[in-house]
Order: sequence, then C-alpha cells, then structure tokens
Amino acid sequence: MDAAGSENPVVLKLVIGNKNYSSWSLRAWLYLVQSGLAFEEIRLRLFTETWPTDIARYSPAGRVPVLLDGNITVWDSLAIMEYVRETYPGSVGWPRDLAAYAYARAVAAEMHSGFLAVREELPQNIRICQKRSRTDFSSAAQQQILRIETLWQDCYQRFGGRGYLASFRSRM
Ligand SMILES: N[C@@H](CCC(=O)N[C@@H](CS)C(=O)NCC(=O)O)C(=O)O
Repeated sequence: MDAAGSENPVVLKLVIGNKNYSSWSLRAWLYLVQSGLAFEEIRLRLFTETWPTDIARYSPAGRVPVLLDGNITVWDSLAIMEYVRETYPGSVGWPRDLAAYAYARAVAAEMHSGFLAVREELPQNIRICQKRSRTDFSSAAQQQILRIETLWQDCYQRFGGRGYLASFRSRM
C-alpha cells in the first residue's frame, strides 16, 4: 500500500504529445490502456517555444513518447511496448501461435520503420474527416496506402478481427 492508501500506486509515467496529432504518442498510450495498467500521463505541447526544454527534462532523444518507470527511462514507442510486455505480467502480448507471432512482429517492424511518404503527406489528425482522392498524393504514398490496405486485409483473413479494435477501452 502506498502513502495515499492505494493498493495499486501509480508508478508508470508516460510522457506524450497531443494524442490527436502524435500517432507515436497514441500508440504507446493505447498499449498501456489496453494492458490495463495504471499510469500517469504527462502531456507536453509539441512544437512550441518551450518544447525543446520540456522534452529535455525527460529524454535526451528529444521525442515523445517516453516511459518513466521509477529511475528507468524508455524512449521510442516500440521499445516502450517491449519493456512493458516483459516487465508487467498481464500486459498485451504477442500472439502465442508461432506463425501469427512472426507475422505480427514483421508487421510492427514494417510499420515502425516505414511508410515515410504516408507519414509526410497524411499526418495524423483524428478529429477531421476529409474526403481526399488517392491521386492527391505522390505515387510513393499511393503505393504505401495500398500496402497498408493489403496488410490489414491479410491480417483479417489469416487471423480474424474478433472485435479486437472494438474492445479498446475508451479513455481519450
Ligand atoms: N520512432 C519514435 C518516433 C517518435 C517521434 O517521432 N515522435 C514525434 C511525435 S509527433 C516527436 O516527438 N517529434 C518532436 C520533434 O521531432 O521535435 C517512436 O516510435 O517513439
């Protein structure tokens, strides 16, 4: 029990930017929420005058998200998810089936290191709904959109959806 009398004291702190614009922040945040872990959310304002000094207090890498677990600092969304999965039993894990596991790891790695044209030309903004034509974007972005669609379709066909996305707890 902690000093406040809570059975589950909050030890984890997640430093993030704006969840609407920062998909990197959102992915770590969703992972912690989906894992059912209590954490304190520290929100920094991206691209403001104070941003460089604000983020420097938490990470020399100068990017969000950053996870603080006591005196341990983990930066980078994928590293955060790996750390949490290995450290906190019950957090969301990789699929147990070997084929699904290999597939999931490859998809996560592809997502993490790729799709640069999509990131550049279609920055995240969950609040707006805009009808755009594929031809508005570069051929690199169009190819990457096609790749994402194929990946999602393939995932659903091979492993099924079974309400996975619908089961996300709403806490935004
Ligand atoms: N590969 C990193 C990317 C992190 C990243 O680029 N974060 C952006 C959030 S939009 C950021 O902090 N940008 C601030 C800057 O570039 O100064 C991760 O997965 O955490």
